Amino acid sequence: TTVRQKLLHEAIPGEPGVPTSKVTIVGVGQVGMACAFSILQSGVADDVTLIDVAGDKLQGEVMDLQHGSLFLKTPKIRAAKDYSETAGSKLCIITAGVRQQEGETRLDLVQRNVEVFKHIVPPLAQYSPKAILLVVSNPVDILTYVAWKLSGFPQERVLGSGTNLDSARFRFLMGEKLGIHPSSVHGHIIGEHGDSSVPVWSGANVAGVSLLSLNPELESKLDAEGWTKVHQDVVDSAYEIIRLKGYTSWAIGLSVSGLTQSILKNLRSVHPVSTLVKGIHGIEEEVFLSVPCVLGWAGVCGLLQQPLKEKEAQQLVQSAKTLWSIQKQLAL
Ligand code: 6V0
Repeated sequence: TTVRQKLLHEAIPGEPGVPTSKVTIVGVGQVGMACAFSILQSGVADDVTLIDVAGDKLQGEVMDLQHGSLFLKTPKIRAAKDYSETAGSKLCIITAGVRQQEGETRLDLVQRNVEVFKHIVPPLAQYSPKAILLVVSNPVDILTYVAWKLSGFPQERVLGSGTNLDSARFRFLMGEKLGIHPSSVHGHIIGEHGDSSVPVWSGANVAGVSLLSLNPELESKLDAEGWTKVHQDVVDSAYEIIRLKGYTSWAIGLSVSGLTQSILKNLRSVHPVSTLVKGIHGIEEEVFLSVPCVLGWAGVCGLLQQPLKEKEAQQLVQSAKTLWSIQKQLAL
């Protein structure tokens, strides 16, 4: 008899059951690890499984996280050697792929990351056919479309982190200007993650007080307070952080953890995430762009009917055309 047997009379010998809130994260680079760490800290998952083609890095990262188990509430943290070990995931988060180099746009990455996705999405879908796929790799809107096509999943179960991060940056920067915590400063950036994102100034408010009603020039270049620069700073921020530290990680990790909590706990909270927008705001193409969505167990449970100005809707239509011109050339 072992010490365990002497110590413990096991009521149900063997495996302690099947996980109910399993999260798989593909890619243990800077972004994948920031996501893993934030999700572990939130305690929302009962199993966090990581997978990557870089075997030593994967083992090292998982061992390091496991050694923090004393301080966490996730009983299973593991490295998957192959995709069969990702089976039964409720949520699969894809962060794998090449990242932007200094000066490179997100769209430049597309073909290289499509090839990576061909190795990742079909086995994820095979082993977790009921999972929700959350794409983080860039260019996120196009790769969410790619994941949707490669998985064969219904549209509500494939989403991209989209402008959730852009909106968090937006709320932080507005909050800095106002001296108010970002959780109390509301506002959405929608559309394409990154360079052509659209700030919906008409919705920016604190406690329901519209900022635009206080300063009608907020969204124009004439504004002396520099509010339009807030959006420009959001657009520039990834490039600036990459210039300074080589990659972005913490904020995307925290924002993905927020999405994970909304999905696994069926919170039905609203996040701007990348979803299939054909037929909305005059968009005709089969593309994924961010609009405010209700997130829960089913994935994207609903899209908010957000009133947009004509100019804002036109920007979305233009982004959709740009994305489609790239998507139609992809060999999937
Ligand atoms: P990284 O640190 O280079 O990590 C990428 C990881 O992917 C590495 O560990 C690779 O080994 C792994 N990988 C590559 N191919 C495969 C494969 N076939 N299967 C499994 N794993 C693989 O990059 P980083 O983590 O910094 O960035 C990852 C992606 O996230 C990039 O595409 C970024 O552009 C993107 N980001 C997206 C953001 C968003 O808001 N959506 C924000 C930041 C970065």
